[in-house]
Amino acid sequence: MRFASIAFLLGSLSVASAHFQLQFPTPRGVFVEDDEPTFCDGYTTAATNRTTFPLTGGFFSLNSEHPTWTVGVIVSTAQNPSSFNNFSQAVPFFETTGEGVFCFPIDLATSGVNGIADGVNATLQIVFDGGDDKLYQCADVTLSSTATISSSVSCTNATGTGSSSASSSASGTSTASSTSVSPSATGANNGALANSVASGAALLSVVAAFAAML
Ligand SMILES: [Cu+2]
Repeated sequence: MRFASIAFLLGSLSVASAHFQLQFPTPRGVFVEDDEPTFCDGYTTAATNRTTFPLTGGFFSLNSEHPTWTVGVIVSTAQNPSSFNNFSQAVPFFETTGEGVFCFPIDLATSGVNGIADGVNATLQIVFDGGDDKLYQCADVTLSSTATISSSVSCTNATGTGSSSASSSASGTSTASSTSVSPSATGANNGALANSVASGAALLSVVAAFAAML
């Protein structure tokens, strides 16, 4: 039993820093990491508070925690789609690279998906593959021919050159910088140990330092 729980913890840790989170349109429910490999991130019922989404000139944005990934969007106009059979491809899969927040255009009016029209309820399902599994998140929307996306919703790319993209991708870059701290800290420890050994007089303290590390 103890082994099983340790294995479970290790499994959780290995995927903790890898997956994606839909930013816009608002996902069906809060991101559930362990359910993301399943239909709609485990949320099988359409949300009641739908996002008004433009028929033309829309976009979706996500935070990627994988360096290389493919992404596409499938769409359903069923009231409460419950299986992948209810969905049709709206944005073909494409590959891109980079971690952080990314934004892509989606023009539903020209997607060719049946039933797309002004006032229709639809569900967008983002399909993402960063190499560990196919991952899914859904957003329930009401399509509008007159609506535009509020300017308060950011559409930036983490690998873009604009300064605005750097600030909006803060969550992605802070994760990257915090992980880069540990290697340098380890290097500093190694340097301290090397100095102690060179002095020759502090062998016991080196042994104690190793014991502390273990
Ligand atoms: Cu992942």
